[in-house]
Amino acid sequence: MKTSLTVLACSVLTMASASASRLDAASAEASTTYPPEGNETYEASHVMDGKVSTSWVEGADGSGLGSWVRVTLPAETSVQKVKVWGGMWNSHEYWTRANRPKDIEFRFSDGTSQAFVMSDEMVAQEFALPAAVTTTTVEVRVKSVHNGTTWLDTGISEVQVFDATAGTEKPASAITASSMLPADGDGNYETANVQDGITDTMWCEGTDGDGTGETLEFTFAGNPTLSKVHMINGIGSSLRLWMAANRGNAATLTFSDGSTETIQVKPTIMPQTAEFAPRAASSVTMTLTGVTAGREYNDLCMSEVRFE
Ligand SMILES: [Ca+2]
Ligand SMILES: [Ca+2]
Repeated sequence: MKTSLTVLACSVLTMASASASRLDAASAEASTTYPPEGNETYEASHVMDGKVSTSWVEGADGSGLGSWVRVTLPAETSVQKVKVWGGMWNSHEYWTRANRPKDIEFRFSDGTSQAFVMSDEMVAQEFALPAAVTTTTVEVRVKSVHNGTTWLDTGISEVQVFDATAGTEKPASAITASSMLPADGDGNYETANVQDGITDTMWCEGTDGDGTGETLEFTFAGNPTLSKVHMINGIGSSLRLWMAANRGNAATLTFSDGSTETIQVKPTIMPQTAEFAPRAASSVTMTLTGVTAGREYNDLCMSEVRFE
């Protein structure tokens, strides 16, 4: 993260409006796994740990064509969409140096499979299945790769599986921010990062100040009833980075009907939930009214903000 800041007027990201709920995987396994190096490990469970900075890497000869990683769901489910973070997302440098999957195949427990192509970009890629598949497992098989500059090994950092139900959480159709830190070698700080279910991606404000008074505005399709906000305060990547950047310690929620709620934002890296009196709203603006200074970066970040 750079400390030189450019203020952007606002950032807008419109997300898919089709209802879909993210499913938590129960377990993961892989055809092969690259052996540990020092403290770094590359096991299959890294595709379901909610962090892009950890990855599964195959341990087969060459580029590992035919290698696979498979997540098992808690129960048989009608799967509608799969989201894949291809390559090693530890940093942009690592992502460039290791292979990224290109042609992939999803295989399901009912014996069917579907082929997709991943573009060679360091972005999470969503693959909507033409028809939902009832399955207990989703396997991602690597059929070809985008070559890394240094390593022949192929990695996948995260796999998310979605069914077609609305779920209890109410994803925003758009999220705008009063300011945003520009992308750098560590990644981007866009508003979509607060609703991706990933602990170590975050929105960071881009003002010269400490972020007090900065806002995130969530717009919803329809007028859902909201009663909770699930948050990961600050940079959720690691305790070291959490301590390094600014965190929130209080916030005001302003709803589309003009009502407001003051919520506590706890000083923890762990997921937290604030509850408020239920109300229907087409939008909510979160204003960070209190900020705790980080040791290194004068940027306020939030890793997750999801309404229910
Ligand atoms: Ca991961
Ligand atoms: Ca995130």
